[in-house]
Amino acid sequence: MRTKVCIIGGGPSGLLLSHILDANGIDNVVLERQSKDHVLSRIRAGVLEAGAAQLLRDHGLGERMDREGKAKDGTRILWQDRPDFFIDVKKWTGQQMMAYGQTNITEDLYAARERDCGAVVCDAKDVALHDIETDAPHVTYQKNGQRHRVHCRFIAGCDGFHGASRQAIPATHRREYERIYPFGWLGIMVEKPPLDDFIYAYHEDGMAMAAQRNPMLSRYYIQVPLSDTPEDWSDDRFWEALLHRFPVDVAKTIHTGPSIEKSIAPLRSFVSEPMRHGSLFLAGDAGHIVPPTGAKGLNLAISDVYYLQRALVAHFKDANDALLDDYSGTALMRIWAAENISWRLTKLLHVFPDEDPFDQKIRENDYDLLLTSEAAQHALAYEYIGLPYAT
Ligand code: FAS
Ligand code: PHB
Repeated sequence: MRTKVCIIGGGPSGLLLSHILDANGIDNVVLERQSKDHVLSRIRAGVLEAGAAQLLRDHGLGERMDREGKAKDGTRILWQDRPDFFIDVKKWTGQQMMAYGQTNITEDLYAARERDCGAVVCDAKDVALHDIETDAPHVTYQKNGQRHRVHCRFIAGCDGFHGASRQAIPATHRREYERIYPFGWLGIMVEKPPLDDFIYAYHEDGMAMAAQRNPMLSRYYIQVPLSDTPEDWSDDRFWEALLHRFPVDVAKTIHTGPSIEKSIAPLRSFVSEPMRHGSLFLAGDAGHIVPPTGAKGLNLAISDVYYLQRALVAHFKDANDALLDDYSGTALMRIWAAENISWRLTKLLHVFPDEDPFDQKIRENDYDLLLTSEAAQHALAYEYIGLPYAT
């Protein structure tokens, strides 16, 4: 097969890039390791930044989101024995977030690819990248016992943290930055009405979070030790821990019930620089990871795709490579801003096992500043809604 761009990974990054490139008449193929059903079975993000929601609308992908999603004015923070705080993005930025699950977005993307007869190859095994330092790279993969080869001009590595793309860049050409957190998020999905707000709750036993997917689907999380497994947490044990970490007046409004999904996500901050090596460009989790505390992971994947698609369109339509040459630097500016806010919110809202009393006093002072300073409230809202996309 010959194409212009070979996209590795059929998650949000890869599918969105494929959709936009096809809309611009740029041939591409997506190679996805798993089945479509497996990809759609993943439970992940739940909140879109205003910029990400608008980008989906701009590319004809916003109809179901605007019908089924819910615009939110901000996110609440509750704090054991302290007043509540509201990250009021509507007040300070004039924009709203969109509560719309990643699973829905991926469903919408697959539906659009199928409607438009996009080239998406699922169950593509043993994907390998070749000659990425030349202008004529190619990708090989196995499917149904046959070996396939895709000749292309560029490769987009959209294959997530555990993918093959980043590893194809020689270690001598990669700079990696990482923070691994000493806890995970145990998340459950329950078919009950959610709270109206997204809520992060700080408690001495560990952080808790209330989220939502639709009027009859709630998502909740609690901070757990890295050594725990979902099997350690019966539904009863989960609900007891979660309700204890919320103030009584909020806990009594939570609709508990049997979990239909239960999993533990490890928390990590990670960036691999640069996001380009020769004809290979990384986008999304392939290049970076943030802890879910700031709801930035999926949103960063979307902004990477925004920068990469405009660079590829400029190359193929205008023979202009300036945006391609700037892609890594431009994307990394927004990536590090998201890494920063995600790290700070993770430090603020979690109990870190080996901290000393000084750290806890700083944490409490950071929260008290949010309660008392409009400048601090404005700054947090500006970062939480997501920095504007670079022009
Ligand atoms: P993805 O990992 O979604 O997709 C990569 C795709 O590439 C996958 O389908 C994979 O099967 C495929 N692939 C991998 N290796 C391959 C290979 N060698 N060949 C071919 N295909 C290959 N973000 C938030 O904003 N909020 C959250 O609450 C949140 N919760 C999360 C919970 C978990 C458990 C995880 C893992 C992530 C969470 N995230 C969250 C972040 C998440 O939403 C990612 O940012 C988002 O999926 C990024 O999308 P992609 O870059 O497309 O990567
Ligand atoms: C979610 O909806 O699952 C969610 C929302 C915001 C976060 C993390 C997770 O920061």
